[in-house]
Amino acid sequence: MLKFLSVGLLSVLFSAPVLAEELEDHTKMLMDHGDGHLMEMSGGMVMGQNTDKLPGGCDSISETKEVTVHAGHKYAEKFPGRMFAFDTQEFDFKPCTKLTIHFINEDKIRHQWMMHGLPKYMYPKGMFHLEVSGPAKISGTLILPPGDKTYLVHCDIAQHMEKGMKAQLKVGGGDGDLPSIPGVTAPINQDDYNAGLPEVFAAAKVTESDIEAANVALAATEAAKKAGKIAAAAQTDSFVSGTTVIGLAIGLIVCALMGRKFQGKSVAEVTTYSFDLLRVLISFIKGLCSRIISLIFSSKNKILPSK
Ligand SMILES: [Cu+2]
Repeated sequence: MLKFLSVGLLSVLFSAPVLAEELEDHTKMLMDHGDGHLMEMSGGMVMGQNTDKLPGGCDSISETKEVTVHAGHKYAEKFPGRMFAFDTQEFDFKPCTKLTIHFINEDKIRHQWMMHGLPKYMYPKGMFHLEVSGPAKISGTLILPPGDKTYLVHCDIAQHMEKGMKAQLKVGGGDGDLPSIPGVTAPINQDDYNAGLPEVFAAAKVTESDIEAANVALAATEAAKKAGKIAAAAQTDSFVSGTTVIGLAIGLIVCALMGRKFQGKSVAEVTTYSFDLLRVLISFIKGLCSRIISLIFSSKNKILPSK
């Protein structure tokens, strides 16, 4: 019963921060460092922000568009073998569109919306880039160049693109497709998820008798483990456990000491003394508990001085 109570208490304590969590918009915290580079203290950033400069060949802004892109592990679930993905893999906009992207990172790690191949005279390194550690939101704006072209969009955190966080953004219908866009184009190196076990075993030269022998060995190991567990359980359930022995030893020592102390005293005196001792012990445990509790919570809610 005590076990269940403590497990319950612990789960309530640990679930509180999870319940309190909500999506934070980091766009409001950004500081403008010039040249379209904006950053905030927790590491959210926008690079290549351009809200007003027309790229060469654009007479005016053709359209103003806003898209929300979600990024996270859960969007990769429908793509076999992938771990991360955007919720949309393909975009198409008119040339000279003023585009605002609201990037929502739903994972508890860092993700990026990084676009390549833009004109370098306007966009440093030809990039427009949003980045934030999630779960969080960050927004940025750029003006797309003229001309029909397909741009690569990806997350550049190591292995995130290879694991599926890759998309293509077409301007004016684009100039072709990029490879390995999940659900859109075929990967360069196709993994085979169709082969059944017989084919896999045949390739690895595993025979039926090998499998049978492995199964027998596995069953024997499991049985041995189970027997070991039962023996261990029987040991802890026995009347004289290790804890009992230690308890008895402490009890004997305390009795010997107390016996000397209580020599020649009345029953009432002994009772009073025992209750006093118990009260001191309880107040000590109470103090210890409140210290532990304040230690757990003090790191979270630090109250800053008013000035
Ligand atoms: Cu990523």
